[in-house]
Amino acid sequence: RNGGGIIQTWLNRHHLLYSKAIKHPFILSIRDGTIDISSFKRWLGQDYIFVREFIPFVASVLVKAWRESEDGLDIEVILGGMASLNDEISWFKKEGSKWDVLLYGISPQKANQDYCRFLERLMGSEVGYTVAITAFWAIEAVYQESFSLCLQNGTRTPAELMETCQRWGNNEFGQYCQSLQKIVGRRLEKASEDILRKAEEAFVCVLNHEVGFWDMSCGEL
Ligand code: HMH
Repeated sequence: RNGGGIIQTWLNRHHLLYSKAIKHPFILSIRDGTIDISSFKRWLGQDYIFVREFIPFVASVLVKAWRESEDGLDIEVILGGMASLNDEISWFKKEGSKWDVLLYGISPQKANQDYCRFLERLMGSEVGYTVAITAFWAIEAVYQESFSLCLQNGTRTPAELMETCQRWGNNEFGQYCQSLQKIVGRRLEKASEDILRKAEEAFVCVLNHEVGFWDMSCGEL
């Protein structure tokens, strides 16, 4: 069985939902410069809360890799992800003060809460490494693909939002997502039908949560 082929099958099968997550009106409005800054600020504050929750999730994936993977390189890729999250937290604080967004007083909105609850379920020890790393890859890949759209030639991304788009849209982050995708492909090659089904389900859940998160950022509760 070919793991990369399975991912391609998923991408084809869920193409519409995938496009909705990648080319959401929120991203398209950054790309064409029509973004409402209050939406951007809402996104910034909510994403900070999300990333705080994402850290223990990534740590749980690391522990699963250590338990279940024979490949030591997996650990290094995930550790690289944790290192960039460390950087990300500092960036959010800096960006928060730049936009006058108080990162401490805010509470998570419904879509964010739902997404964080999904992450918490994935942290459980009954969820195996293959399913967890699949979700992890999908979460990173959606941001990478979305924000890289805003960096293409001919787009009108506002200068003051370039740093945000660079953060997730840059090539290095793209390489890291490719490394995650390779790990997922290798795991899927060896997975049982049951695990394959659960991994695909996790992939679809991530896409739905990402769409919900963008909707929330646009102000559609
Ligand atoms: C909602 N999805 C969301 N926030 C993020 N920061 C990422 C993905 C990527 O890390």
